[in-house]
Formats: sequence, structure tokens, C-alpha cells
Amino acid sequence: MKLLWTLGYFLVLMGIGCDAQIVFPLKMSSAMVKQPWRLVPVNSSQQHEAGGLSLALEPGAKINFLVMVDNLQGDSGRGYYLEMLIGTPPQKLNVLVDTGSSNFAVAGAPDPDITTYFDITKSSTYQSLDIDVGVRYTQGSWEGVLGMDVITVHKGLVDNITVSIATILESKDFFVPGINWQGILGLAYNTLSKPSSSVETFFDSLVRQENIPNIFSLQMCGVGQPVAGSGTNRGSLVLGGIEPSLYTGKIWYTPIKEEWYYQVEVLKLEVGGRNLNLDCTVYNADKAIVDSGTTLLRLPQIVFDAVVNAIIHLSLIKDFTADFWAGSQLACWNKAETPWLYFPDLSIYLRDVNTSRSFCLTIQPQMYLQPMLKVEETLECYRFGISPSSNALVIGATVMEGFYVIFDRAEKRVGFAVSSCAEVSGSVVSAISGPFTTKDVSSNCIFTSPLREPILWIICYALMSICGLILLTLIFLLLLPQRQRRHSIEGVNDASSLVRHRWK
Ligand SMILES: *[C@@H]1O[C@H](CO)[C@@H](O)[C@H](O)[C@H]1NC(C)=O
Ligand SMILES: *[C@@H]1O[C@H](CO)[C@@H](O)[C@H](O)[C@H]1NC(C)=O
Ligand SMILES: CC(=O)N[C@H]1CO[C@H](CO)[C@@H](O)[C@@H]1O
Repeated sequence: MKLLWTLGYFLVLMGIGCDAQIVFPLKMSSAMVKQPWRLVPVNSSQQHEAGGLSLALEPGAKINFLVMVDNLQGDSGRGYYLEMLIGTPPQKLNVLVDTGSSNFAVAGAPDPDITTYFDITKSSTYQSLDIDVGVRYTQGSWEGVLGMDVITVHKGLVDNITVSIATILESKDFFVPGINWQGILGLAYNTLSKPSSSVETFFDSLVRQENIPNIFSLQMCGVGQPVAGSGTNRGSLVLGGIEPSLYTGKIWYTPIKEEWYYQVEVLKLEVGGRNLNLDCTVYNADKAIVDSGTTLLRLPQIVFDAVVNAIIHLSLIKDFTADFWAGSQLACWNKAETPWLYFPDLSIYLRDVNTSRSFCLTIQPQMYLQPMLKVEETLECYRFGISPSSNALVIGATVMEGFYVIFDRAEKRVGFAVSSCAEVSGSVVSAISGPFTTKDVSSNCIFTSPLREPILWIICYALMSICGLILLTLIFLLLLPQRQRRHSIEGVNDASSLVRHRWK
């Protein structure tokens, strides 16, 4: 990595409590921050208490869920992945855990950025369905063919179930250097399955064949670790239930507004305890989703700008460059300094399952300022973990790392609890609070959703009608001279020669 020290030291006046001048040794580094990869499909053809499903088994009770903690590895920058055995005899591959898409796909051919792939010719149980399939994500895409085979998730106690597998034959910006996974496990709803929603998702197949509850939960333990470090941070994907050891306190649930992505309703954002005061529909434009396959917290542009302004205002640091907020520059401090004191907390309010209440996820700066791998011995460098988006608010890995997130599909709701591993240097960096009243916000912050698809169809029909009209006119015009020629041959209408001249 090539470094350019563009800015030196800054003097920052801290006015909180005392008027002392503090020398704030901030450096900006233009170390090339590779655009974090994201995996949100584009143009998708467009409360229990914890005990209910927990691991705490009565003696002799039937195991009706598939719990295995610590079965994930990875980091927020390159994703968390699960080891899977595919085919007969089994071939071992790592797959990225992605709650923002719905296809299960693995490399089916060699690629420079991966070490292994699934060789269908070596699996006696593989059945090709002979259907072409491709998925485009916000970044990256692939094309391949659809088939079926048996899989085993050794560290998830899933044994020999048959699932749809897409084998990736060609891809673009999908596999990137340094990743340690060779496939993707899309855990969202079949509505987003490609080429059509009739392709049963991995999790639906699992629920059907193993008869487990329709719920999974996810803990990712990379807070405070370099975003693209050794890639060995732990995590847990619990298939079929909730594991009590992975969280503390109460689980708060928010309704799933529509079953495609895990779409939720964001009511309010606060920076340092101050309401941004934007119309709440802005937070859900055009959707707010929970997506483990997106690295950062992504905010609609207007919200992003408001958050950055609020942070600049509250941190009293005027000297961050635009490139830092844009994610292409790092902020570096001497090892002995920690910047946390100068930055406000960020809170996201979600509607509770009791719709007249809300609860709020709070993340401290330790979560949205992410350490990068060592750039220089004496410095610690951070990148801004929030980025703008043109079409969604995405609660990505950066935020999810603070929480144990429960995808309760059976009850159509997403649960959040403080994760047991959300600590940096011994202090917990995430919190959940509530309940709050929703009197100050509109009763529905999602107005685009029910209209989105119909409007596209209306436009489509309108265009088709116009095309039809043009076609009819053309046919009419083409037939006209012939009719008139016939007439003129019969000597009825001499004027037709004029028309024929024009058509020659
Ligand atoms: C999985 O089950 C199929 C048939 O149900 C069997 O042929 C195959 O050997 C099994 N594979 C493994 C790895 O157990
Ligand atoms: C929902 O929340 C309101 C306000 O806190 C409360 O008065 C009401 O009893 C709650 N309803 C249910 C069904 O819990
Ligand atoms: C929802 C969505 O992302 N729609 C995009 C589909 O693709 C067109 C053109 O490629 C974009 O303009 C839309 O925004």
C-alpha cells in the first residue's frame, strides 16, 4: 500500500466541560481503500422469549434445531463464511453467509481469486437441471447453471440434505483477491431467487427436509478487528433456533414488512442523542434491509449527508477531508490516542412488533470507525464505516457485528439483542433500548413499497401499447400504397401515382 500523508496535525478545541486546548493528533492517510464489496442483488426481477427455541434441552428432549456455535469465520470487510461439504464424495467449500440474496451458488470452474471449486463431474449425486442462471449484485455478478446435489454442514449438524446449487462458470468482480470463500449462501426469501422464485432456497429446503423451526440467527464477532485482517474472526450461524449464550439482555423484534429481502421499517436516526428530524419515509427509500452480505451501514444520500454533518458538528473536528467521509481516505491517530471520545453514538430506531412502540439500536464510534490493517508501526488507522446509497438503507455487517440478529421467518420478524462478543478493549460498544413511543412519527414510513412493482408494470404496459400503435400505423401505411396502386391500375384514382412516388 502506497501512503501519502496529506494532512498534518490538527488543533481541536474541545468545548465540552472545560476550555482546555487539546492537541488532537489526527492524520489523514490516502492509503487506497479498496471499495468494500457488497452483495445486494440489484433489479430483482425485481415475541418469543429466548427460552422457547433455545438450546437448553430438557433431558430426553428431541433435538429439533441445528445449533452449532463458532461455525463461521471471516470479517466485515470480506464477509463471514461457513464450511460446507457438497456432493458424493463430499467436496469441502466455504460459502459466504448473505441475508441479502437468495441463491446458493458455488464456483464450478477455476478462478484466479479462489483456491478450489466444486467439480460436478466428481460427484455421483449431482443432477443437472440444465437451466442457465445468473445473479447481479450491487458489486459483482456471476453466470452459471442450476443443479441439485446433497450437502452437509458439518459444523451445523445438517446431514445429507438435497438442495439447489448454482455452479458458477463465469463471474465478474464477484470473487476478489484475499477472500477465503468459493460460494455464496443466500438466506433471503425465494422471491429473490434466480432465475425465478420457483427455485427453492437453501434454507427452505433445510426447513422442509430436516423439519426444523423456520428461524435462523447470526452472530458475527469482528468488532474492533481490522476490516480485512486475518479473516479468522469467529461467528455463529444457528440454523433453526436461538442460542442463549450468544447474547445478553432482551431480544427486541421488528416486523418484516415484505418477504423478499429482510425489509424492516426505520423510524428515526439520532446522532449523539439528537434526532436528525428527517421525514421518516426518507429512511426507507426505497427500502430498509438487514443484510449480512453488505459490509457497511449504507444510508440514503440525504440521510448520509445529515449524519456526516451531525458527526462533524458534534465531534468539533472540522478537518476531516471529504475523502474520509467518502471512504477513500483513512484517519490515523498515534497508537496511544483513541479517537472515540470525540465522536458521537449513532442510534437507529426500528418499529416494534407492537406498532405503537419502537426500540433503538445504538452503535458507538468503535463500530462505525473501523480499524484497518497496520499501515504504519506507530499509527492506528480507521476508515468510515458508513456510506451513501441510491436505493436503500442497509443495516450491513458493520452494524450487525454489534448484535445477535434473529431472522424469525416463522413469525415474520427480525430480532436484535446485544451480542455477547460486541466488545472493544473490554467495553461493550453496542446497546439496545426501549420501548419508545411512536407518537412523533408517521404510522407508516414506507410509502413506496406497495406501488413499486405496479408502477413498473403500468409503464411497461404503456410502452407496449405505444409500440402496438406505431406498428399498426406502419402496417396501415405500408398497405395503403398497395391498395391505391390497385385502384390506379383499375384507373379509378390517378392521384395514387403521387403516393407511389413517395414510397419509391
Ligand atoms: C446422501 O444420500 C444419498 C441418497 O439419499 C446417498 O446416495 C449418498 O451416498 C449420501 N451421501 C452422503 C455423503 O452421505
Ligand atoms: C403496545 O404498546 C402500547 C404503548 O406502550 C401499550 O399501551 C399496549 O398495551 C401495547 N399492546 C400490546 C398488545 O402489548
Ligand atoms: C431497483 C434498482 O436498482 N433499479 C435499477 C435497475 O437498473 C436500472 C438501469 O440499469 C437502474 O436505473 C435502476 O435504478
